[in-house]
Amino acid sequence: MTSSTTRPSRTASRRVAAVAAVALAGLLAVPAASSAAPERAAAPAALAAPDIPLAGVKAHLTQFQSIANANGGNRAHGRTGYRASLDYVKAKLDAAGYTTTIQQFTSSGSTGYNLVADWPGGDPDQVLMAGAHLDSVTSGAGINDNGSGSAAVLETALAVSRAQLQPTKHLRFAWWGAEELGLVGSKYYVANLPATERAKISGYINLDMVGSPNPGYFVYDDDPAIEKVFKDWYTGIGVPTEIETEGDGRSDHAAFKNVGIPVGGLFTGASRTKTAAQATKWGGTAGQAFDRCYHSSCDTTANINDTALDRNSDALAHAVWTLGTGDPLPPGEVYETTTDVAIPDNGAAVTSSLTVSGRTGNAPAGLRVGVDIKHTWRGDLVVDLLAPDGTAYRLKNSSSSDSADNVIATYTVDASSETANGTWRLRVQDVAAQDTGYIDSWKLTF
Ligand code: DTR
Ligand code: CA
Ligand code: ZN
Ligand code: ZN
Repeated sequence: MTSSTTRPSRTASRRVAAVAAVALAGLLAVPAASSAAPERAAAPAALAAPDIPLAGVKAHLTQFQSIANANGGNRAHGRTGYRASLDYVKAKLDAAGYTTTIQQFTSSGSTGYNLVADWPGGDPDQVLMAGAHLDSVTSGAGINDNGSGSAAVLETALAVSRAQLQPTKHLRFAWWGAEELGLVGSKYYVANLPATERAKISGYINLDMVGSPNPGYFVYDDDPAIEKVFKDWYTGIGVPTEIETEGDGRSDHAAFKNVGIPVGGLFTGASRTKTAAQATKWGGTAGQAFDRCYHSSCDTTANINDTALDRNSDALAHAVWTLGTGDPLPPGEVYETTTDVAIPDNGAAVTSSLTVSGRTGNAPAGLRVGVDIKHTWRGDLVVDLLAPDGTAYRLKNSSSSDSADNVIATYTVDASSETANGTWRLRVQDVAAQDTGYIDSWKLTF
């Protein structure tokens, strides 16, 4: 195995180190005494992820299409289009301060390449990985399969750099070669990882086909913690998910799973047909494949559903921030109200108030908002958090397809620009006729 590594400039490292020092000081600060009597936060709470710009993700797809057009129409293993794709991704990551490594291997008589990018910092003994295969089949550009996953992982990695994120875990991103020949690149990576290094990987998240034109929303049913992060996120935006049942062994998470590393991932479907029930749930066309251009020459930039690509990119960022920046939901200082507030059917918004006092400074970047709203057809509901100064933070959008009952969820909001003390409000509006309900309780955890 040969590999070459590019390290960030010293400036980037110093900047990362400086931000790390500030972040550590912030974590060591002890919250002021408060009238509430709960425990202190025992570990850094997970931070809220930024929105991943769809335009950024699609710009990478445009590049992958151009590369295929200029290299015989594909980005397949052993062809010039694959290495050109890898060089494009690597250049973006090097410029963003990543330490990149190209890992070379041979498959079917041709040289293959994996690209691994490490974000400097974080606990080297707790490595959170996210990856996607970068190769296409020989018959086409492979924009959904798997330019979509590659672009979503790349834009998430660039968002980490834009945020100068200082996660508690060490973040590592990977783009695999020769997946279409049998998961060759990812198998090679895991097989050549010393057991001591494998043991440090706390989880691997895989994205393979996440922008299918007739999309479903499938979550891998592997590691429960990773699966929950994704399912909670989708619940928060009112989109139902199904567990991915055809995925075992079908993509690059398999090599990690086979050595006992927790895995998870997202998938919008390939050649299987969307059922009528799924079309009712997700929209799109029943009786048609999730991706009619699977492994075909028509898998171009026209073969992408933007909403699915955007949602899965944002879901990945949420998972990286949640799993990478703190232990799940440590205890904090809780303020709660259990006063019921009726929600008028298809009517005006109502609010429920919570007074926070005795705190100093601003609310945290990881302010947790726990809501319990009893309401049939929860897709009718729009839910916002209103800060003491009236600033609104959208927690949940309405959805014409989410027919499930009740909104019982915890949302994380970056409220670091808001003063902690004051009257916070939960605002709920029922925006569709029929179905009624009420705010049962809600709470803020600082
Ligand atoms: N093997 C993938 C496509 C694929 C088919 N089923 C699943 C399930 C989960 C992830 C990916 C897939 C490919 O052709 O690249
Ligand atoms: Ca987005
Ligand atoms: Zn494929
Ligand atoms: Zn694929």
